[in-house]
Amino acid sequence: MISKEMEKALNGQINKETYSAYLYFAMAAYFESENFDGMAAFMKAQAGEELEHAMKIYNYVNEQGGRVVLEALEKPQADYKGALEIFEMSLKHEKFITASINKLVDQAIKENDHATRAFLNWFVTEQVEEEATMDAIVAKLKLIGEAGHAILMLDAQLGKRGE
Ligand code: OFO
Repeated sequence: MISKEMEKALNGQINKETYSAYLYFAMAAYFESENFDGMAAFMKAQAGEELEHAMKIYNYVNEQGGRVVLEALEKPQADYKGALEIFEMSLKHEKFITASINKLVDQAIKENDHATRAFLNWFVTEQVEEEATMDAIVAKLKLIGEAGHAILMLDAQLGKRGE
C-alpha cells in the first residue's frame, strides 16, 4: 500500500511523463513539417518511451492499491526556431523531470516507503541517460552551427533510433 500523499505525487508524475510524450510529439510534428525526418523519428521514439514511463507508474499505483486519476495536459509549444532550440528545451525539460523524480524519492524516504523508493530507482537511472542523450545532441548542434550538410548527417544519425 502507498499513502494518499504518495498516490497524489505519483499521479502527478504520470501527468508529467504523459506531458513529456505530448511535448516530444509536438517537436516531432515540427521536425516533420521542416522535412527533418530523422529528428522527427527520434522524437516519436522518445514520445513512445515517455508513455511507457507513464504506464510504469500507472501500473505501480494500481499494484499498490492506489487509484490512478488523470489530470489535464498542458498545450505544448507548436513552433520552434530550429533543432538547437528544440534539443535545448528537451534538456531543460529532462532536468525538470529529474528534479521531480528526486522529490518523489525524498518523499518515499520521508515516509519510510521502501517499496516506492526501490520502484523509483529505475527512474533515477533512466534520468541520467535522458539528460546525457539530450546534452550530447545539444553539444553536437552547437559544434555544427549553420553547416547544412552536417545537420543533415545528424538528422540521418538520429533517425536510426526510430528504426
Ligand atoms: Fe520520462 O524521462 Fe524523459 O521526460
